[in-house]
Amino acid sequence: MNAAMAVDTQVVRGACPHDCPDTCALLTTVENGRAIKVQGNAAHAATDGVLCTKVSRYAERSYHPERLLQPLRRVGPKGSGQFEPVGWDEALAEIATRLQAIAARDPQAILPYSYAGTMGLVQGESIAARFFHQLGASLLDRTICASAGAEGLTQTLGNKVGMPVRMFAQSKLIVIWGSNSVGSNLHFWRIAQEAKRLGAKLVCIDPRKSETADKCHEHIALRPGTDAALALALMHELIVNQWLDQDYIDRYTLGWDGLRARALQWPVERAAEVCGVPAQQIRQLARDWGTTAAAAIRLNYGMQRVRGGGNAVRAVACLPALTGAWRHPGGGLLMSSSGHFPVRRAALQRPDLLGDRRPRTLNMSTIGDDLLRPSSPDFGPQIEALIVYNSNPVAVAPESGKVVQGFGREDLFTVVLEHFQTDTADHADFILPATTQLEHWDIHTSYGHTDVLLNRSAIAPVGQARTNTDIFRALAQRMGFEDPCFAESDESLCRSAIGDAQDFEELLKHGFASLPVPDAPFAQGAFPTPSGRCEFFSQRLVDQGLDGWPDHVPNYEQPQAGGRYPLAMISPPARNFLNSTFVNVKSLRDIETEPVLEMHPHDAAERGIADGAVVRVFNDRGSYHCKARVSQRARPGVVNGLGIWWRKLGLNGTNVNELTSQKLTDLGRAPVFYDCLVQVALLDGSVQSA
Ligand SMILES: Nc1nc2c(c(=O)[nH]1)N[C@H]1C(S)=C(S)[C@@H](COP(=O)(O)OP(=O)(O)OC[C@H]3O[C@@H](n4cnc5c(=O)[nH]c(N)nc54)[C@H](O)[C@@H]3O)O[C@H]1N2
Ligand SMILES: Nc1nc2c(c(=O)[nH]1)N[C@H]1C(S)=C(S)[C@@H](COP(=O)(O)OP(=O)(O)OC[C@H]3O[C@@H](n4cnc5c(=O)[nH]c(N)nc54)[C@H](O)[C@@H]3O)O[C@H]1N2
Ligand code: SF4
Ligand SMILES: [Mo]
Repeated sequence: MNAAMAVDTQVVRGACPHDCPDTCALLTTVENGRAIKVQGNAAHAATDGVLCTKVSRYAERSYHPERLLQPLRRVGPKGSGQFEPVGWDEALAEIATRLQAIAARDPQAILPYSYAGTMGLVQGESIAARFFHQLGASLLDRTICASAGAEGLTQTLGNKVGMPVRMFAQSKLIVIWGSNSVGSNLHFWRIAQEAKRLGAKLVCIDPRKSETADKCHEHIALRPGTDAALALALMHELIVNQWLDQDYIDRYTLGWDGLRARALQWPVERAAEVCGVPAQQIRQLARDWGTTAAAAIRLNYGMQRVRGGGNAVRAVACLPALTGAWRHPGGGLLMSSSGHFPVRRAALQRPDLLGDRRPRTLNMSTIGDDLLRPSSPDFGPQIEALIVYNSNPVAVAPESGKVVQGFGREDLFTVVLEHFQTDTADHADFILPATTQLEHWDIHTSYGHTDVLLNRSAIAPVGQARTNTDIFRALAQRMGFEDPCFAESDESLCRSAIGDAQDFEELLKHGFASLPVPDAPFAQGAFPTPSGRCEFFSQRLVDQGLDGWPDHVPNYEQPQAGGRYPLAMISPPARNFLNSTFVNVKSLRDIETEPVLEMHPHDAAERGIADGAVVRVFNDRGSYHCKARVSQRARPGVVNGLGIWWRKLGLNGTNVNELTSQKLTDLGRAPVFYDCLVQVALLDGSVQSA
């Protein structure tokens, strides 16, 4: 045999790094050191051998011709995207010098900015967190996605816990609430379809007639931000029709009298008016919920991106306890499973490195305003340096006009660790090339199932890319941080992140390990709340001066008769992108074609807008151009701006976040992306008044 001809083929077990509830197990085929194929691992039950279209293209993304392969230093004006190559040593030395000078005045003028570009515990917040703790930098409140819902769920159930996703296969009623599962939770959707084949009824609650709504038996197209009103009316019906499990309520819940009184204020007609749906639909759902034992809700984050998002999650999370659905296999609720995992966060992130220092905390969702704030006694020092990793804030943060202005400050020192020259990277002083999931080790929990996954590196780093951990190790060294924790290897971090050594051996062997979560974890109460009960009433919220019981909290921005901005806009994900990731992968962008705004035919006709016309979507915060898609997917009065496009790949160098506001939710300090009024007009046309 000719040795030179032999192909060295390996299959490497990994985990999908993306911010997606499914956390799939990957198998990467590597030939002669090059990844040629990324597939789903059939041995992992939750993955079942299937990946979404996006991650099937992961090799294409990793070897993308525009992948960042070496460090870059800015040469043009801020934000112009002009850079020159620079060596790693020079880049790191210059960054360390700049950060040291700022830290000598006040380290809180330095802010890390990161989110879930990778969900890995190691390439996320491990060495990076240690670095910023040692430095004494401002802390970042990571609220951009889920913190309203997480707070609502935690106040009610005690943690981010729920029924195991596998149990939906046994449900007889599945309510998919605020989620386009076909696009963003594919593996749950497969389970729901199995249940459907076995006779389950599927109901979708979503202002948009999504791809998921198409395939459910019933679609309740409520107005954005009215979910709590709907949930309270359902409770009203459960009460008046005596569809309650009083034994479950008495034993395992807290605060029933107060919740009952509140629900009685929400007759079906009142909710129908607020939600903009037929009363009969609410009655039918209440009947289904009240008379089906194995009734389950797949609640998801789409419904908590409005002012009342936290309260809405609280209200919905009460429903399974009222009918005792938790008792039954296939009954209950799942929003996030991440609270089931025993992650050793303190060991990974080492907040003890702060010592006695108590730096301020800045909210990532108001980065636009915060970058524009001068020093003041309230705010503290002006932000002088930003280190961005695993995030693309210029595209994803609300009110991007201000975000861009902030990132455009000539006096701001910005370092971006990235795979690609994103909108954010365009605004950097230094861009540092980071490895992808194929090139590093990591360990993953999930917010949609309860398995731990190990990701082994399949290929050597592409170009001069380095892991996030390695970049922060190198910076720590240059900053003179001597604590031995900065030398810890990625493999060691993986080992210490969760569980004991035994678990890790299993992970090394199989690539995944399941937590022992019972089929019906709350059949006998035992909620991880202080009272051990499902807390309809929360004393902790009262102690914060908030309402102890869930209520309907109306949107900040509600259409007024004769108002300038009569349309509510929501901006849920495009199916073939993952937030702003993959927008630059041409094969996926080709499927999405262009930035679009779905409009109901009546709303379009009123404005003389035909399908495919280029429109201007605007409000007082900004203006965004895209193509109108006239479609029944939009309900009257609500327009759907799909996907977070890269600004520079859009029609006028903006994206949908040009329009969203920096206001925050009732609980959890989260953004209100879907609580946003706009007007739409033909580009260059005038708005016809109705
Ligand atoms: N393909 C794809 N998958 C993704 C993502 C992606 O960008 N693309 N993003 C990932 C991330 S970061 C997250 S957080 C998850 C999100 O996952 P989910 O929380 O499941 O959210 P989406 O699938 O975005 O679905 C949100 C749905 O909520 C609807 N919605 C909007 N406003 C309201 C409302 O007020 N009430 C109700 N009931 N529904 C409302 C929208 O129309 C949309 O169909 O998905 C992850 N998966
Ligand atoms: N209008 C509107 N805005 C939204 C939303 C919405 O529905 N509507 N959704 C919001 C939600 S739910 C979320 S979660 C946020 C998401 O916001 P982000 O967390 O910023 O997510 P992405 O846009 O996917 O950007 C992640 C970036 O991390 C990079 N990355 C990935 N892996 C690594 C790595 O290992 N190292 C480094 N250095 N970089 C890496 C990717 O290349 C990518 O550019 O957006 C929010 N913004
Ligand atoms: S993005 Fe979600 S569905 Fe796609 S491979 Fe990753 S975990 Fe699986
Ligand atoms: Mo998210």
